[in-house]
Amino acid sequence: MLWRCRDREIDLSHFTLVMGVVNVTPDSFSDGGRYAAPEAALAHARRLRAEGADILDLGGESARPGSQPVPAEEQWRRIGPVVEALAREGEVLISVDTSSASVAERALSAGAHVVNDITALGDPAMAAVVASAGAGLVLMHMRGTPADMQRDPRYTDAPAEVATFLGDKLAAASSAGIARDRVALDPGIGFGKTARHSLELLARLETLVALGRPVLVGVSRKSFIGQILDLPVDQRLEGSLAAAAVAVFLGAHIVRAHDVSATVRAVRVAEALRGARLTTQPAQT
Ligand code: HH2
Repeated sequence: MLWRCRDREIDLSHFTLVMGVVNVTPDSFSDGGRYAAPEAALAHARRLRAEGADILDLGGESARPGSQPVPAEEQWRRIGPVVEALAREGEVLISVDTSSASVAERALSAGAHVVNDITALGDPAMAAVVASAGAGLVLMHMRGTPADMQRDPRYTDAPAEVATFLGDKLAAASSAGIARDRVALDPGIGFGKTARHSLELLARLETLVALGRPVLVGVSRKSFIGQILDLPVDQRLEGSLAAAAVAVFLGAHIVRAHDVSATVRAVRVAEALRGARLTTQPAQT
């Protein structure tokens, strides 16, 4: 399974990428305000890179339930200096967490490799920007917008409906000139989903893996973990690691996480177990 992001070709057949989260925002759900200043964000990004992040996801807009859009200029003011500095330093893959085509375009000109679009090409100008740069693209499922997505979300069969949505978006991206091998797919854990829906999506991840593209999951510190354990956002590390490990065992290729060093360790073990399951033959009787 190859994922092509600009000039990089990443083989995800046996290796899982850990995507470190860098929120250059005053209001993100778990770390809002901690890395809002560019210097703090850059120091955090470097720390996550040293902890083993393969890709850093830089965002200037929170998508927590109830949040409102942040204008493109302001998003770029927040993340621009960080993207530029990291691109100069090289090596690590840079992803930009935005649904704005103009922010994506500026980030790609500055050297970013991936556009992480939680609206799955909601901005009509996005596909052309991604296609002409040959960027990697994450298409995520969301029901509604961050402002209204948690108002009574309903599905008859969440994994099947999310897979249909992502399959359609993959086809739309491909018609707009984005090669399939540049696209990764994400069920959008917690985006227009109850805790039960998020659990169903993770437990039946094979429904998305069957679409034949890398699957990204973002479970880190999310509210379904808080609901299971009855714990606040700063005490969800172990739950996040458990969910990430199971997702990798079930076929996830990219894990988006705030706590990178712990996630890398959990992911390496889950990946080894997945490999052992695929290569172990049942004993002859
Ligand atoms: N989750 C968040 C943001 N972006 N992108 C993808 N592809 N998948 C996710 O699950 C995902 C995402 C929410 O986490 P965070 O960035 O920490 O919070 P906030 O949106 O409040 O900044």
